[in-house]
Amino acid sequence: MQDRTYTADAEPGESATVAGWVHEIRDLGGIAFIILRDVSGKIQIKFEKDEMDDDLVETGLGVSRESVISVTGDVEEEPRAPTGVEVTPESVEIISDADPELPLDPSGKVDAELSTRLDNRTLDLRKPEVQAVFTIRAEILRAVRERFRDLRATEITTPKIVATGTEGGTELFPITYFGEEAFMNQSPQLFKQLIAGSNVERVFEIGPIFRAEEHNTPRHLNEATSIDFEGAFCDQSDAMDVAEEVVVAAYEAVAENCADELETLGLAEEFEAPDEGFPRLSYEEAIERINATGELDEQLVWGDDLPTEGEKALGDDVGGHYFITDWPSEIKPFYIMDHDEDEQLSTGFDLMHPRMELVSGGQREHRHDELVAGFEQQGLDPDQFEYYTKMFKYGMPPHAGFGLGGERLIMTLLGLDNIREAVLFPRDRQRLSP
Ligand code: ATP
Ligand code: AMO
Repeated sequence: MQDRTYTADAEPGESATVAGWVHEIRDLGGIAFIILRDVSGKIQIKFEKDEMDDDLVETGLGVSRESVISVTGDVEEEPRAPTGVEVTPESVEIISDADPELPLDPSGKVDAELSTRLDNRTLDLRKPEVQAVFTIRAEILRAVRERFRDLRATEITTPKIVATGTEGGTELFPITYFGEEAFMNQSPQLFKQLIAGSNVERVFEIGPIFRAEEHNTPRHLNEATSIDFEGAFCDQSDAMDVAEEVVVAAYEAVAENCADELETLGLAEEFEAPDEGFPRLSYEEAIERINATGELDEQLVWGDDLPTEGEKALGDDVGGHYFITDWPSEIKPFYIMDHDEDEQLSTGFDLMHPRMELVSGGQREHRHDELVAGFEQQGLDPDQFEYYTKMFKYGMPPHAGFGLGGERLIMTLLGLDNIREAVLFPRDRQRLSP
């Protein structure tokens, strides 16, 4: 690693080498300044033209914005400098010259369209408010991992190239696997169940899921990060408890450890972790409440999936996170268990943020014969899933779990307008590179 001092650590009274990007050049005539930026902050470099070697002044001030330079010199206190310290250079090295024509302005003085930003992520990330989102994203994932560990869940990774889909046939990306048809995995669903059914019992995975979503919306990605949990000897209510704990843990960690980033994003005042004890409404209550808001042109009837406007109306009505439980079996996948007393009713649940769905989950069908019958009811060929169903013949405990959309969690937590802002290199219908 290059021997250098972070700008934030440069102590007055010492000589230091600082290195980073040229944030700003201010030439006032006899005196000129470079504001040098690195990951830790910024520092002023002072060029007093009459008192310094001409070559040094020429090299330093000839540089273009966003070039990478290294400066060695004495660090002094200077109240007029932005951070109260400045460096008087003895040497300046241009490490990497930047083309003066920048595709976007990292100082943020000129706004850029999201697509320009995404095409130039390296420059975009030089803006503190963009970097703050990804620092917070990392903190959320750290906190989620830690909470799962506290729950004695083991982190797993499962294949992303698979033979069968689980979440609906139209959303699969087909690929060719040595001449055979294969798919990009939509969810670690079946794998996490197979591992929960070994005596590992509790597992979690944070990994990519692939969905050939038809629509280009502000809350769908074609490659998203799913935060999955599966626990043996758990029912749907236990899985809801875990989902809630994980979401609250993410908020609490951000509140506790990301004060500077929240400040940068202008959220420091209003940011608050939600209280535990999210309300749990049954699907039936949910449609009644949506109908009562009068926001929909047509009344919902039992069996309908909830339209986006319905979710919004209910979100406004409830005003915070909430669960919708006991969905009609028909609109939940084959692996979700039905209630004993009523086969029309499933143990499936969703966790909602007022703006959108965050989580789906439920108790799983762990009885072999019922599971196989469920495939047939949903028009699926159980033979294709034999690798999965056969393990249900060798001692499969009751189990439950959920999938939490990582980017949706980040997006709702930070109030981002577009889910693409929560991913470094998003994949959508128009975007396959970078
Ligand atoms: P000129 O007269 O040609 O502008 P000069 O060398 O006389 O050059 P100064 O009058 O010392 O320059 O300063 C120019 C401007 O820069 C002033 O507004 C001053 O407040 C500001 N300035 C001077 N030194 C510093 C410093 N170390 N940090 C921040 N601002 C400074
Ligand atoms: P589901 O399909 O509801 O459930 O997905 C779980 C959660 O993942 C997020 N999500 C997405 N986020 C962004 N873009 C997408 N295209 C996208 N698709 C899904 C959502 C959603 O709530 N196997 C079940 C989970 C389970 O039962 O354990 C599943 O995949 O936040």
